[in-house]
Amino acid sequence: MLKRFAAAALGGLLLAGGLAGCGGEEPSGGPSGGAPDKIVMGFSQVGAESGWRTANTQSIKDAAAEAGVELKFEDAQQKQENQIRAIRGFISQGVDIIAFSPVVESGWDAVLGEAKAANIPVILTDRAVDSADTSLYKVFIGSDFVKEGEKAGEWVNTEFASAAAPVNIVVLEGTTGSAPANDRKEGFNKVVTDPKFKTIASQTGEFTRAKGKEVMEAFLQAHKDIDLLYAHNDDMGLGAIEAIEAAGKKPGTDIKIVTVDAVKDGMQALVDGKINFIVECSPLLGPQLMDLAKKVLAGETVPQRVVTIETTFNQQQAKDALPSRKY
Ligand code: GYE
Repeated sequence: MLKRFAAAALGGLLLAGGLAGCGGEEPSGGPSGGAPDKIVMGFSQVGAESGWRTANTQSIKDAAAEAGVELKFEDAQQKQENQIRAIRGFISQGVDIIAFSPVVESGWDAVLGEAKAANIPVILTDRAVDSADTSLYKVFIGSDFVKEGEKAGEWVNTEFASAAAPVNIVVLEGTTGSAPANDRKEGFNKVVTDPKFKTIASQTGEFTRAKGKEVMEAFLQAHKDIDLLYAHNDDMGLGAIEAIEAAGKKPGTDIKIVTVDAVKDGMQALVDGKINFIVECSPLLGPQLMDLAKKVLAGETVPQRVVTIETTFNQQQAKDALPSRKY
């Protein structure tokens, strides 16, 4: 890691002195090239907003320990400025590789350009950035959020196939500007097109239980006739369930609920009939991340996009899966 720092600093000096080319794009390594003996990874996490995130953090920490990767872990508390600060910190510490889950999609070009100039490769995990310059990162590993939204929408189409108009929908959106909020909305709207569906309210619940509850309370006060809640994650759905019950209604019956993630608490609510359908989004990205980091640092070619394989759950499927659920 010290070697890496020296190389990065020297690379910077050489670049500044107009001698670029000597440093090149090669990852740091032992004298004979290849991956460094002990990889130091800087990881900037979004926060601890949901059950999904907790499981994701655990997966990354466990996988780093397992792979012998030294992890410098920073929690950004859902703030982009904190992530930018953490990434700059990783650059000045001269880590071997940076991985992060971008809280929002836009605004990363400058700091990723700094990592590139320092010759530190970057891996995006879980969430994408909207940079046009794809050379700013090596690989993006995570779910297809548009597909997740489509799966939620397909279930809605089937569930309400014979329902009379209007079918009133409320939506609890994820963090504003985040890839999963943008894409889950896009995917859902792409397939839920029958004019009988009316989205009567749609607002962010910031992917948290507390905010999901609060926003659902406001929805329930403003609208007497909600047929369906689409929550961009389980936690907001679970918060909304509390609000629905407090309003004297039966979640899953009076108001149908579809969510995304399939964390244990969500799956339990599905088994209990309070949620009707869940689209899976796996947080267990750690092992793949460590594997890709090693490959990148060894100079191997990696695909620019690695998509997580996921499924969906109805009540019976949740009953079957819950006992062996890892998150
Ligand atoms: O669905 C949500 C979390 O980015 C896929 O972030 C992740 C999302 C996940 O807060 O629960």
